[in-house]
This record gives sequence, structure tokens and C-alpha cells, in this order.
Amino acid sequence: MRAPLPFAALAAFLALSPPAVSAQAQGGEWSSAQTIEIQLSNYKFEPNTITMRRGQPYRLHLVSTGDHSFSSPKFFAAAQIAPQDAAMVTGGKIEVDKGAPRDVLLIPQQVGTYEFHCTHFMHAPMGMSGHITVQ
Ligand SMILES: [Cu+2]
Repeated sequence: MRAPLPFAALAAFLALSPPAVSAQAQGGEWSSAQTIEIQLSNYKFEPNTITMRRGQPYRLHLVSTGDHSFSSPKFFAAAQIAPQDAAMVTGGKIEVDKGAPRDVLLIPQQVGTYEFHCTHFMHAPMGMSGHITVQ
């Protein structure tokens, strides 16, 4: 027995409808990302205190004069990272080699203060650490 026509039409309509719009950024919204440049050098981050707003898209532009890393597992875990950049963040960390700047698009999702540091041996104790505050 076939379903009454109106029901079939509704089912077809629902099947063709795009998924509900979520609060997360869809493709085009990344174009409004605000760039925050962070310079990594022996042995500091500049700036080493960063403020962001929850729910706003950012482009973290990481530039290094040596081989360093930007590690902040809790910050990255609490952010929506653009799908095309997700593979760059491994274990909450981005390696940034000399002459190879890294860009990662993300949207902070949770208010809080997040520590970041360089994971290379002895770099953090020598000054390579900082904080991100998400308001
Ligand atoms: Cu370092």
C-alpha cells in the first residue's frame, strides 16, 4: 500500500533540505576571520598575552625565526578548528619551523584562560610561554 501523496511529497522535501543551520561557521564565514600574528623566536612569543572573543572567527598566523611549537591542548580542544586546518594541530600542538609560517582558522568556543608554550626542550622555562584569554 502506497503512502498518501502529501506524505510522500513532504518526505521528499525533507530529504532534499539542507541540514539545519548551526551556530558553527559554515564555509564563507571564515573570510571574516580576524588575523592574530604571533612571532616565535629564541625564547619568546610576541605577543605572549592574547585576547579573543568567544564565537568569533580568527586566523592564527604563526611565524618563527627558529624551530619551535605552539602548544595549547586545552585551547584547541575548546575551539572549533576549520576542517582544512585540523590536521595541522596534532596533540593540541602546531609545529612552526623557521621560514614556514602556519595559519590556522578557528573559533574559540569557551570563555576561559588558556596557557600556551613551546614544547621544544627547555624552551618554555627560558621564556616561551604565554596565555590566551577568551572572553
Ligand atoms: Cu621553542
